Amino acid sequence: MNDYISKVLEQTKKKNSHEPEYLQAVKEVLCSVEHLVEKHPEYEKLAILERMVEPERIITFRVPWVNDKGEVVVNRGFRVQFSSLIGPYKGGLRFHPTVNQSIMKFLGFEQIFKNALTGLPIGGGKGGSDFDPKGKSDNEIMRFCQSFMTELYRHIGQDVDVPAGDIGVGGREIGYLFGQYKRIRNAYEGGVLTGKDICYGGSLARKEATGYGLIFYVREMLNAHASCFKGKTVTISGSGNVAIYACEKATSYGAKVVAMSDSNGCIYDKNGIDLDLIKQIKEVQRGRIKEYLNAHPDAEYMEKTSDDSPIWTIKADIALPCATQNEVTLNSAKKLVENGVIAVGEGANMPCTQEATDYFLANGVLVAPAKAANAGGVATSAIEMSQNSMRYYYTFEEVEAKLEKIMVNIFNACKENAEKYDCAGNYVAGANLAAFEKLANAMKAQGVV
Ligand code: NDP
Ligand code: 2IT
Repeated sequence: MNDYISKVLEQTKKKNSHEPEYLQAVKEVLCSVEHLVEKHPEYEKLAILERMVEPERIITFRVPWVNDKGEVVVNRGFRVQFSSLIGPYKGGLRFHPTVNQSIMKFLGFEQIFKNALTGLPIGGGKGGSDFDPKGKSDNEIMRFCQSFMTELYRHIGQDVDVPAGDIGVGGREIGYLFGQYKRIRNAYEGGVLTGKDICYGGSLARKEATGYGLIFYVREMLNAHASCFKGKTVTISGSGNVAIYACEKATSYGAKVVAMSDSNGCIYDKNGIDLDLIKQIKEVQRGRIKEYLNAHPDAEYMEKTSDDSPIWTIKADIALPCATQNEVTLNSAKKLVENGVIAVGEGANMPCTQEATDYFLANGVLVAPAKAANAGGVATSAIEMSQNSMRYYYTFEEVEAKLEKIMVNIFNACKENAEKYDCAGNYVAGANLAAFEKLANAMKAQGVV
């Protein structure tokens, strides 16, 4: 490996030794930009890599709130303002008990590259809390969101940092967060959060954007290899925002989605998933995927009992991990390859372990990398920001057309960069190369800051 890259990787490991997810994300990027770094000896003099892996700022804060029993609960809040190189910090908020600094930093780091790929003026950030929304009442969710925003508000703003949703944060939470922000600021700054409901400044098609965008990207990738969705069997992990709309769009292209999951297990319906029922269980009732069997007793339920999720043992042409990081292990990758998978599209952030990605690539499986393939969500957030600035709304069709164009452009950038650096067909490297070069140029232009 290039000496400069090895040196920076070593330093990063030393400084962040307790942050495995963060180190995993950094290693993947740095290892894939070697040819680019070699072409640019000035990167070392300007400490481009060192600056790229050090967040501009990390904020952690106490989030005290009162539950329905009248007990005081304390959670930890985070906002990682990673990079403002090409726009205000932009990225989601995750509410999940596993949230910690390593996960926030890996997500913030990936967000910088993802946002650069969209071609829109947005920097990279991420935030959230170890708060667990499961089993909480609406009132508890509201009180938590209000407390979270009572601290976060001083660090964000429509030209400073613009949070949105992620795991555990959807339309309901964004509404409560926005209400509290507006109350504290005494101003209607619509562009301070994205993923808002349509009735108070949200964008049509933002809810659908990540899942639809993933399918547009995978469609382009399949097309470049003389294939398509029509007639293919698809498995999709998760049953949240990204998974549901990926299922909807893939089905509209003639694919048959036969399995979906949640953190407890997966359902397999050989007749094709009944998506209206999934929406009812997940979006309306906030229930468990197992309840699918009440209406479809012929479907099968498989409980998750280890790190190897049962959904990846189901035979499929295309696998779309849309739940969480490292959900596709090397064991799962081997099983998918054994069962003849041709493409893997990452809807979640970093869903494949490094070993799983390497195994797919070594076995000729097409991989649509998260940074590129799930960028449709944040791209549509940027379209929401621009509508807020213009005090104007686009129609659903207008937003979807813009999203589709962005995803096609991102795929083309990944393809061209992979070819330029002698790794044609490796879109993981292509995405990292395309984004890195743009960011390094911006860093050079702005001086040592
Ligand atoms: P949701 O909260 O809507 O859904 C998350 C889904 O993943 C649920 O089915 C959940 O199951 C499952 N899940 C979450 N954590 C775990 C876990 N530790 N193990 C197994 N399953 C888990 O989130 P989103 O759909 O918004 O996000 C899914 C992924 O997509 C995340 O990686 C997110 O970072 C990424 N992403 C989201 C974007 C967006 O716009 N929302 C944009 C780009 C990427 P359960 O209900 O049991 O917890
Ligand atoms: O991971 C992601 O890109 C998101 N959760 C969406 C971020 C956003 O600002 O819309």
